[in-house]
Amino acid sequence: MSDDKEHDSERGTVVAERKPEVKKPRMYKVLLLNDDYTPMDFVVSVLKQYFHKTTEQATKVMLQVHYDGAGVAGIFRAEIAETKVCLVNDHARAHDHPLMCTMEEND
Ligand code: TYC
Repeated sequence: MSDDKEHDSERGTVVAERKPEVKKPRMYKVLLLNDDYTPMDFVVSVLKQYFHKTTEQATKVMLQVHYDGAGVAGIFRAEIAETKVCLVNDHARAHDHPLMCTMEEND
């Protein structure tokens, strides 16, 4: 049977109400944290390279991080968010910058 409300045709009774079968995946915010040493243009380049922002969008997010302490680079499913966090932190370390990227559930 495939309807939402299953119907038992033999006995003519309504049997059960189905739960929705497709659950929304948990989503995660990928955050950049401020520090005193990472150059602004490096942060802008990270936002362009890993989060596909335009220069204008990347500059806005970078300045939000700079002035507020943290900012959202993007919102993704868990595996994608984890991958971005690792790639960004590895990239920052490879260039000797202390830039920190983290994630938190977007609830
Ligand atoms: N605060 C840094 C500076 O003045 C710039 C910066 C922005 C660093 C965003 C990290 O996630 C960051 N050079």
